[in-house]
Amino acid sequence: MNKLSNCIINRDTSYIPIWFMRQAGRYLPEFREIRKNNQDFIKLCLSPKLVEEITLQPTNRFDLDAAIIFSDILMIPYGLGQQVKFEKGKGPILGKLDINSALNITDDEFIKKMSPVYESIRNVKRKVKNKSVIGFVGAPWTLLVYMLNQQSPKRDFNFNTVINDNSIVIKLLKKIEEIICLHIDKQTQSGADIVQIFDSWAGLLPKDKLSQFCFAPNQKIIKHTKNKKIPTICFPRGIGKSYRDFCHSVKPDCINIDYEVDPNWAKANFNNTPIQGGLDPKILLKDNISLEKEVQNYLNIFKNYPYIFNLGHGVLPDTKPETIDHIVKIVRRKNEKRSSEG
Ligand code: 1CP
Repeated sequence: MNKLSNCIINRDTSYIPIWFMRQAGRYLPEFREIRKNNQDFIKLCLSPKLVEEITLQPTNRFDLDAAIIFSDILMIPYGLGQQVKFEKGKGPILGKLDINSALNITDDEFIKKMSPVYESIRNVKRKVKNKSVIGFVGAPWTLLVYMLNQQSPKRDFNFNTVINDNSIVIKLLKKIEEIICLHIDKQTQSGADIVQIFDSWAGLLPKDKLSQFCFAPNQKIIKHTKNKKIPTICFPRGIGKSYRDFCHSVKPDCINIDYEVDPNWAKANFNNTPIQGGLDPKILLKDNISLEKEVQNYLNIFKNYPYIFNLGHGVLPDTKPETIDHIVKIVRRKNEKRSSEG
């Protein structure tokens, strides 16, 4: 069994696996080189040879325990027929959503459009030995936000203007949930060992809407993955103290904490749910002494707890690749020290 699955399924605490969200991305010069010659981001995500190459860039450089497939959560809106473009400096821009045609997309149509993604996973799986292959999806709420808001909600987002017609929203959410389960199944059938669900914009929800739009949809997906015995990591970013209720009601196999969550509080309140992540990606831009102190802090807190080392959000583009290497070595050294102590 791979190291991540052993930590998640068996709650093993003898070894801390490590990988990074956005481990493939703009902080790597070899990624920027490919990106320079491939301006169309969706097309890039649908090119099996390039996806394989980009996915393996970080695992070739660093001693990581997992390869996360290079793709994007917005492949689902694309697969449902919405136009998706990525503009420099602006992030994703989506076309107007044709709700009826999205609701009528069949499973076969979706699978056909996504087949290069599944082909990439099969290729990556053949190449990585002794590492987990991680597939992923956006959570229903986060995908709904992009599909209706048509751009990143980072600048301005108003719940009531975006979510105004309840009957449509409910139908659309149901369709998104079904397609997410399908996309998870196809990724795992192609070789993904573990799945992560990114609810990146859960923190935008008013507290009284969390249960309907974040907990319930994540719970449906977790029920599905539990049935199929697919180890699944949830990441409801930005929900603060509601992380505790999330763990108790959704019961994910593993939970990724963001950097606003106090790791000691998490350890004491999540019912022994395996925890991943937490370290603020901005710490990676600081001097080595501060960095080492913060990394050790997470390692000490989670000493006897099932923990996967990762960040509280993705690697920032200004991060030096050597910093990733440095962190991997600190975590590896800790693991070696522990095994020699028995
Ligand atoms: O060159 C570039 O500008 C591309 C930047 C980039 C990259 C490297 C985007 C555009 N997507 C990706 C890959 C990606 N996206 C991965 C690859 C695997 C890895 O981690 O190495 C993953 C897991 C994602 C997931 C993703 N896409 C999320 C969830 C995680 C998060 O960041 O919260 C989200 C919200 C997206 C949407 C998206 N795609 C790209 C950007 C810049 C964004 C965020 C835009 C925004 O702020 O709204």
